[in-house]
Amino acid sequence: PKMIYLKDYQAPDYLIDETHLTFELFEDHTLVHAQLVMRRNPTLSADLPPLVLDGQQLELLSVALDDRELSAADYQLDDSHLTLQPTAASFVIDSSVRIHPESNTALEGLYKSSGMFCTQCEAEGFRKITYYLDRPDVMSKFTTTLSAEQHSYPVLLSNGNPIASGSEEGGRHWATWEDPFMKPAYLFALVAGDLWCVEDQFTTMSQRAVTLRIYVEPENIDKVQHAMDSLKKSMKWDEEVYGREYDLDIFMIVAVNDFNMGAMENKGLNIFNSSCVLAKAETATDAAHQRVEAVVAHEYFHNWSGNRVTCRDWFQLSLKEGFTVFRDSEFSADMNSRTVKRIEDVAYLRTHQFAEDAGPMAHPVRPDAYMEISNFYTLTIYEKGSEVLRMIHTLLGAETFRKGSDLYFARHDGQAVTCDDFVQAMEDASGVDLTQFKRWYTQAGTPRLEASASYDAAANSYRLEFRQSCPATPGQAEKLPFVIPVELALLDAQGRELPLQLVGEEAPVGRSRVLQVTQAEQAFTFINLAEKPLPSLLRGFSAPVKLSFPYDRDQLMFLMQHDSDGFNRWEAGQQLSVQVLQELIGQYQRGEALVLDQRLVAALRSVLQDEQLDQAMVAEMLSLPGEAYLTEISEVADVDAIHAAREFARGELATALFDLLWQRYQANRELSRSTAYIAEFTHFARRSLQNIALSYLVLSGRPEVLAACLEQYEACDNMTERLTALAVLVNSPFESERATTLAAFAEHFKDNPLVMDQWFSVQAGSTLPGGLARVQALMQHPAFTLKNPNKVRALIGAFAGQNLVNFHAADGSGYRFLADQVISLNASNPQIASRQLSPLTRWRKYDDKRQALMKGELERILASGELSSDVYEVVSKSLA
Ligand code: B3K
Ligand code: ZN
Repeated sequence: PKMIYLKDYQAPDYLIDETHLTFELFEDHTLVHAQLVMRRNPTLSADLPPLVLDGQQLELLSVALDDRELSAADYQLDDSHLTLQPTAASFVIDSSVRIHPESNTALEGLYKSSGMFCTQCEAEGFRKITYYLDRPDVMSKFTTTLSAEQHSYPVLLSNGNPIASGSEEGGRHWATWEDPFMKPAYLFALVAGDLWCVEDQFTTMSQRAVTLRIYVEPENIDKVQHAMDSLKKSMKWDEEVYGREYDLDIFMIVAVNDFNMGAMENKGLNIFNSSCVLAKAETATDAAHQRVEAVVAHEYFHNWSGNRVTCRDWFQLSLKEGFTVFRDSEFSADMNSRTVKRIEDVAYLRTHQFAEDAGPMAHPVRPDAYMEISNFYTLTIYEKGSEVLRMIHTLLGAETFRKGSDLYFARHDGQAVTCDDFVQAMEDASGVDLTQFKRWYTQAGTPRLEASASYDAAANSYRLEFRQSCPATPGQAEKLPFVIPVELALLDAQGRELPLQLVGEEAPVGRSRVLQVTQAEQAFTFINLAEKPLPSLLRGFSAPVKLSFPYDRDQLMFLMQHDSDGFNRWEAGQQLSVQVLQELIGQYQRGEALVLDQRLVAALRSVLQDEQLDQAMVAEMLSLPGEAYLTEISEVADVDAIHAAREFARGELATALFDLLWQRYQANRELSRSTAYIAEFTHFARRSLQNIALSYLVLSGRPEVLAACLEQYEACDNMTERLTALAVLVNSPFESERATTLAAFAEHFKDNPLVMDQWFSVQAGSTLPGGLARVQALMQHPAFTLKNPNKVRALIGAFAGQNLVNFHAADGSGYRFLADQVISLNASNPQIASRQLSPLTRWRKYDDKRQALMKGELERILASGELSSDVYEVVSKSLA
């Protein structure tokens, strides 16, 4: 496979004004006929270069140019292109191909999942359906007719509006759909299956009625209400916050069981992983309910940020993904607790995106080269891309940002554009020059921001100094300074925010404000401060950087209690925990007895005693930084020391805080017993505290906790409590209860694949010794299959990504296991294979012995035979 570069971008030679597709779906093959109404791109010269259509794994049956059947001498065919010579500036191509969705295990293009036909075309799946100009800057008006056997496939769907349907002889039927909006091929979709739907209606801001339908397999019809509610909330929110109205008469979501990622925003016909649609109390956790809400919103928001305005080329992917993640995270913040949502997002970003940015696959938000575009649906494109948008939002303010987004949508509606076009609209609407800011799009790596301060008592002034730098990343040795928005406040001894007046300012400008650090070294001096303040820096995580400030532990405890920025209260607790855990890690490595700094106990005690504090915040503050995060911030990660230190701290906290934890557990469990399940954030909040309390309490090994755990498991009415009770038991010393409960759970839920995924995950994550053997045994379980991506993620992904002590076993057995799975997945599903690889790409983080073992497995994969471009790119870059 070869590298593709942004600098080589060229506008398409030809355009496709109309695309008329006909699908004849059969059990052992599918026939696709495509009629393409084409013309020479009028912005280019008048000559007629060869027409090069993309196509892979297609059996060409016939091709005609303007009704003239072509013979093999008239075109060239290789394994990825069909090339022919147009003779006029406007022409029509008719082609027929045979494809095999029934044996498509890569789940890209047209494939079958649980007996239904469905598609996944982004990024380059359409070329596995028909010969086409499969690139996002070729936009076309699509008409689609599909026919299938009526009994097995009563529902026939495609993009746009249904315009005709009918029956054929032989028990077959057909339907025609027309999409009035121009779209690139990656937004094409079709579905044929035996599906039921829940229907609802939404009236848009201009009073148009839109029909909403969510299609699922019949047995899941009782699990779609939450997704439907989420959809209506999303439609309303996008009207209110962005002024965006839905544009077709019908909006459909279809749930499928085998799907490579979360969901896909095909125009008017979103196709979802069933894990991101189905949710009801008995079978889905609170987290799953929140994920459904977020993904439904995300895909819906793409209708504008992605579909109406799309990407010129795949280097611009973050144009739609970063923006849409930013939109969905703000939506979730508005629907739930803003602070808690921010904490979750930041914890995720710092653990996973920062690790990516520090590894061999590091790339800018707008990459400039790739081998396989599927490998670039990354945390950097999505999550860091969203942070970049958030910074623009912070710098411009909500109102000006809205003017910018209005301008962007108005200016580029119906176009395929670039990240530069987006930033240009923001600049034009605001008058702000974002030239330097755009380095966030082009430079990879996580900037470090070191801050220090000095107080001048004689002058009543306080000087804050910042120093920024950014580590080298592949292909980028040197970095230029970023524009880093630092929101901050200065607190007095009571924790009150002080007026902020910089030297040279006439008067204070607020008590919490955004400074812009734009130079490698930069200082800000605040005046009129009668006492030495304590800074609250980078409030709300106003930039995706690694900030350091020399707080001592007492100051962090003070911020935990007094900072008026909720995010920074949590952040102070995290920093305190990190300091304490790193001390324990050192003790463990030196072979000393572990001694926990009692200040952490005291700090968490006052959090638990604070009845005013949002219970979700209490739960977040009780959550110690995860092992993966502790790994990310280590120079060389000592997995065993990290695990031992963290478990020791948890045990000590459980003992010291037992009574308070027990009290809060009981109070919340009592509420759970007396109220029916509600999927609403105040209830998410109290259950999250109840559940984290239980996970601490069980460490005591006390019989009353075991009894409580079993009571919760048996008597609850929802999956959140049930699964937590199970997970707590699985990680507990109560061996026989663990086994019986696991067996009972599997027996009860054996027919629900999404619940079984949870069952696999809980066991894959158990850090008790013998993890690999348990995972290997589970791979033989009848409910497990490597063909289903959710199963792969639930078992193999959870083991390698979350069970760090077992995965990193010193003998290399975890690495060997993962490499074996990647090798077998490489043949069946390259995208999933490549994703599962990522733990091995982080080999530079570990000690020499583990490094050698991990590299050895990467080399073994490389030598294992024919590799997909997906796997080849990740392995070769990791070894480079
Ligand atoms: N746009 C899709 C992702 C497609 C991934 C292709 N490998 C889902 C989303 O981000 O909304
Ligand atoms: Zn998206």
